[in-house]
Amino acid sequence: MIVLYQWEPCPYCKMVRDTLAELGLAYEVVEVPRERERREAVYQVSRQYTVPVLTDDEVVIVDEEMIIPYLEKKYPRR
Ligand SMILES: N[C@@H](CCC(=O)N[C@@H](CS)C(=O)NCC(=O)O)C(=O)O
Repeated sequence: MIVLYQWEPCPYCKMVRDTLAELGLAYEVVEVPRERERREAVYQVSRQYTVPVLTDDEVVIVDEEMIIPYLEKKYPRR
């Protein structure tokens, strides 16, 4: 299962959402607060506070520059 930890206004999060849509992937969203110190859910999975963070089962990826290439490689367009 793919889970995206994100904050809706974050442009980097939108880049990941757009990639997930292009690839036709189903995913769940965990919406996080704007304030970094209130993002306990993000810290629990990634030991840091920035978004986007994406989990794919046991794989945890931080930063859209890592997430987008990961998705394109693992789930190529058919
Ligand atoms: N590409 C960077 C950018 C992420 C980023 O700056 N995200 C912003 C939201 S758009 C954020 O979480 N800021 C919280 C903070 O730095 O306190 C990364 O993923 O590490």
